[in-house]
Amino acid sequence: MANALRIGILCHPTYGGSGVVASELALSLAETGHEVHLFSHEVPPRLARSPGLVQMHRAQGVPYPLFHSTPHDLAITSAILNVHRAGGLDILHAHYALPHAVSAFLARSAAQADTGRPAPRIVTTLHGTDITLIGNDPSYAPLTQFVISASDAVTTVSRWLADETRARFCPGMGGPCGIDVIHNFVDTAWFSPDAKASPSVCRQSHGPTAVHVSNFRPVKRVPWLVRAFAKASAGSSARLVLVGDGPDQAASREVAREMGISERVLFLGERDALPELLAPADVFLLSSSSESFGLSALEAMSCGTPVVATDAGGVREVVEHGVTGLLSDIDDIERFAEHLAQLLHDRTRALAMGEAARRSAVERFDRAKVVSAYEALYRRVLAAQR
Ligand code: GMT
Repeated sequence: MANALRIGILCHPTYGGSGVVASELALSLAETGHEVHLFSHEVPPRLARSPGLVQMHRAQGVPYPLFHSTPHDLAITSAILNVHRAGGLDILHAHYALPHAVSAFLARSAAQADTGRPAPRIVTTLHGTDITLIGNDPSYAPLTQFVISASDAVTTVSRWLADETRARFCPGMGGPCGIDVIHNFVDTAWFSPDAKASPSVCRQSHGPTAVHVSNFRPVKRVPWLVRAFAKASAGSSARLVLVGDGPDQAASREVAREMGISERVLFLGERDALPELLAPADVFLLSSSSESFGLSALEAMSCGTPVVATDAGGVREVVEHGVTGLLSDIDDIERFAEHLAQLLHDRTRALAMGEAARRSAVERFDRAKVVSAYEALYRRVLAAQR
């Protein structure tokens, strides 16, 4: 490929969220012909399906008695410098501000001190809690603000997150605070309604099935979701399939027991959000108190599954109320349950919304279009004067 770039991508190796976006982007850029290196402390699950196009650098660092914990972010910086010194890197694309934009900044500073090669430029993509929760905590906020200002370009995954970033971090920055909004994307060929035909636990149901995928962190409010499901499905044989694991799993099981619906709630544990689980479901559920985008909802939509969600943050940029799903106020559990009951029991409406959801995923969030936007951003940053 003429003008191929050498791109380093830094990410958390998560089953969902930023780890998925970074891995899918790395795979797509490599398929286009760019040289792509991915840096993380573990292999992200989505990269596992790569036929080797992306060069993986697993950097964990060495434990040492003096360290309270092993600083894998420093090991990532060293791994980047090794690759840069060997063949050069044009772009470092940090996903999630902390610690990756910091590792990228250190690597760029060290590369500037080296002679012989131009230092890579830094693109930082903000995903959500790196701005709204952890990155905004007083113990990290000054550093989050610094890496935003020190990046050559900053992107957010929704307009809502761009506004939050401007409000929280741009005042007092003492310089420009340019942010490009590049929405997340989905591989619509893989996340397809065709997956309905594959064997799956969501197909073996005698009643309608609702599915939820998350890391069970408090912000996802899975116990609240189980309570809403109990209200919506009282007296029916509907099932709730919960995919993922995290701090609130035990509390969610407890609510299911308390509400007397344990036999209709299935905890599948941690795994990739497979189209085989999303496509046969009647409805996808998202009950977060804050959500910058809601990638798992988009993956469900691409499979032709409508979404019932709380109207949190950037979710409305993904799910159109009354067309591709139903949204309710964050604390309105009655309304959420009502929406869920409507889609669980009105098959015709759920199917029509599922078809609209699929169309929206294909038209608005197609992989090729979004990957080109990132590519154009890299070239813009490289063309700009330092
Ligand atoms: O914070 C999380 O729950 C995980 C986080 C991540 O970065 O791994 O997810 C965020 O990024 C996703 C991908 O861009 C978005 O789809 C999620 O909405 C966002 N999560 C939150 O804002 C809570």
